[in-house]
Amino acid sequence: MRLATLNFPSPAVMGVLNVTPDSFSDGGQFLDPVAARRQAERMAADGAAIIDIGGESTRPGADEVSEQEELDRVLPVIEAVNAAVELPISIDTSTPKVMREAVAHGAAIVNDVYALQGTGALAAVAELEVPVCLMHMQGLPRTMQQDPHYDDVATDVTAFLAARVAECVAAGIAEDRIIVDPGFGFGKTHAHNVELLANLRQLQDLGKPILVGLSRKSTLGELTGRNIDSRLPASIAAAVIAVLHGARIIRAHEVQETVDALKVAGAVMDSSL
Ligand code: 9MG
Repeated sequence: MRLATLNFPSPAVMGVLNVTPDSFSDGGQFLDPVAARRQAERMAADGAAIIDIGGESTRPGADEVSEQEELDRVLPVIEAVNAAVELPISIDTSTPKVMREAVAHGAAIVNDVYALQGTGALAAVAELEVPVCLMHMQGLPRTMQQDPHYDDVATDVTAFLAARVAECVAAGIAEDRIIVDPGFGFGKTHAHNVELLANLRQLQDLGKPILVGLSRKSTLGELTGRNIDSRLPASIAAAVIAVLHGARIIRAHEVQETVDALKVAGAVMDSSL
């Protein structure tokens, strides 16, 4: 299903569906298209607005996968999910061939943690005419957590995203198809992540919908002392803070709980306008 508009009337949840054996929290669970389809149906029933499907783990230190392996993982799942749920699917990839094939098989959005910096990625999205999420990352997944540095994290991330938006527009991607994402956990210390969340509003200067992914991330483990399976309350708190600080889309593993929390946050925001 295509995404009609990026102007979500209330904060939206993007449900995470990793089709990988090694993702940091749900690795291996949804490699089978039937299991993936069931999970997508659950997320749709729970109120997700988008389903994000990815075939390559981007956790720190993750191994790269070949283009063919990525295609073999995601295409059957995109087809199965697209046939089963009436929701736009985003494809979490940085590879132009995967972007093209995913869209041909039913994906409606590109979610690129490299913000279309890879060879041919800008041209692929311009040609596909689909919305794109540009995420900030300092370094590369294998080494990004080795001593990341910023002068001012929110200002530096905003400047990076402004430059990527300008590159996208110059390449022919429509302004109203661009989402921006500060990339929590991608080349950032825990202190950077907290400071970035506190100053998220700065990203509103870009005039684009802001997507935030903090669900289950290690900063929440650091703050709470909880392991990955016990970070739901912290993930919800982070999601609500992000929305109150300007995020419109929250990427989350636990959809139902996040949707409920954002209903409360959204109602409070609407009544304070
Ligand atoms: C794929 N992926 C993992 N974490 C993410 C995040 O925070 N944002 C986006 N857009 N994608 C992510």
